[in-house]
Amino acid sequence: ARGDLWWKTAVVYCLDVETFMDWNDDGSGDFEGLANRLDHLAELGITCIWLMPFQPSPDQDDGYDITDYFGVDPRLGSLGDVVAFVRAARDRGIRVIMDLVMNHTSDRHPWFTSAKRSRNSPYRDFYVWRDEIPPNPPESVFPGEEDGVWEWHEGTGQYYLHSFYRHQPDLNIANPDVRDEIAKTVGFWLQLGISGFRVDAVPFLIEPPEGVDVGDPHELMRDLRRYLQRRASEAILLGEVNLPYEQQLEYFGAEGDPAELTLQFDFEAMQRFYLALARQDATPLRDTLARRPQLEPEKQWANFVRNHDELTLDKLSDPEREEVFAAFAPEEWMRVYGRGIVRRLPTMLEGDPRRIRMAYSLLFSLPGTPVLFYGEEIGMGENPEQEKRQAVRTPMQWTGGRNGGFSRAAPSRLAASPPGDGFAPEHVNVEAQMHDPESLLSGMRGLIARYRSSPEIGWGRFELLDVGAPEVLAHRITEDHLRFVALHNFAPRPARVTLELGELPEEAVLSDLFAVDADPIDGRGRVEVELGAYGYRWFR
Ligand code: ISL
Repeated sequence: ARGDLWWKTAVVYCLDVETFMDWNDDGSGDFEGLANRLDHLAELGITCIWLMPFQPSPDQDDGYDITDYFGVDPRLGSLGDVVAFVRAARDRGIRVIMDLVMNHTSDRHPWFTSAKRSRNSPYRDFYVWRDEIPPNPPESVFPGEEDGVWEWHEGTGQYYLHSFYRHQPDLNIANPDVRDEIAKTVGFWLQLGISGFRVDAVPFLIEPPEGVDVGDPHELMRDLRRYLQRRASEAILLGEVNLPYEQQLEYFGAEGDPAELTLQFDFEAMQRFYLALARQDATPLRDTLARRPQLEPEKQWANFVRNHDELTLDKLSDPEREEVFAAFAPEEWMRVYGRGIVRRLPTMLEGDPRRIRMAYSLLFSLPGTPVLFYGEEIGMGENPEQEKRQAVRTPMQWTGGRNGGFSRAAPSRLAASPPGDGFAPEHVNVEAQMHDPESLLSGMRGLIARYRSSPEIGWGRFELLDVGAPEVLAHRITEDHLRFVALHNFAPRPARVTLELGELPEEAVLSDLFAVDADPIDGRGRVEVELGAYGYRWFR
């Protein structure tokens, strides 16, 4: 039934409890604070919250280094607070999903502490140990790990695998005991009302480097999905699979068999979208969408323009990446080890405020499920004084007051953009935008409301239209008798295009979903449309 596939038309909102709202004034956000800000999220119109890791953690990778899969970081609250929050969210029609970080644990997890003690530890095989570094070792994902992904452990005289930081040892998923722990973790949180998981670092999880054999790696994903289907058929697996489309398809499972991930982020379209913006030409994105695999109804792409990580431009060629850098990361601090950028929205806003509206209009009109990162709804910036990876993870800016209304105490770890920065709380905050009909927040609410009343965007069949202007992306989504058409102008100058809608029933009308007026279409289904600079239009 369609109702079970709630995620086909969802609006997902990612946040970190630690940086969202501090209720007990200890400088760290908490579940109580979050629960007290649910009205903001309900008014914005989101339907699903994705919680970044909130379990106990030494926080050496912002919680993506867990020491107890069944616990809650005491600074953020208790298990009781989590359950109360999940229920409060449900009362407002909002589901909650959470990060599932199973590629690795923290090196302070009791399993690893035990595994390190001796080769005979019952937890030794929870991790991946080798006497010698296997051939062709990959590079570590993170900087400062120039020694690669194999770390020598003096005490027991073997190397262990860490795809990320050395304090994040990879779990050995070939070990049935590890798989049991993953199933237990998933079962535990489902029981507490969680509606699914954002599966972290999937390719690392199931495609280990040369010399590490895990049998049929996709079996893990299939087991996980089967387990989910038995216990909570509506629950989802939203995978972080940063690979080319052809390889991503494997992670959805075989055709006709929705056996692995439910949704996957579309990294490819996201990167090409920035290139298109940089070029003021929709072609790079249009070409990508033309080859993006169309999925069966039980599967879905998740679209985004920003997330909690720096924007990695690994799908672009070197010169293409330079074009994006020039447009969105003009200063050195905005660039991350030559591969990506930390600054996105601010440069989008600074460039031309109309451009960002167009970007979000596109996000909500593309087939797939839109995913927002907290703060996007107000155009929050980044803190150039933070370490790069942290720059985008600053506290939510609720008011123009001290600490942006996030806490009455000084934020414990991450501070907002400093005063004087154009994106500091005094300039960019929820309170100021809430009642301003011209604000980004109001615009975002309007977009989300229109998206939510157009379920065909999530369900329909996607086609690109040729309107003869390379700077304009035109697409159509068809479901039964309904046609949804959207136009987006990637250039800072007006564009006049002709839409050829083909033969339509006599009583057909064309509704502009923004101007909310409707015109009869001429007999041949032709419509002339005048788009402003970075203009956009949704028709139905
Ligand atoms: O952001 C990246 C590089 O700059 C990505 O390559 C990212 O590290 C990779 O996609 C995996 O990311 C995920 O797992 C990491 C965590 O730090 C990231 O925040 C998370 O998104 C390790 O758990």
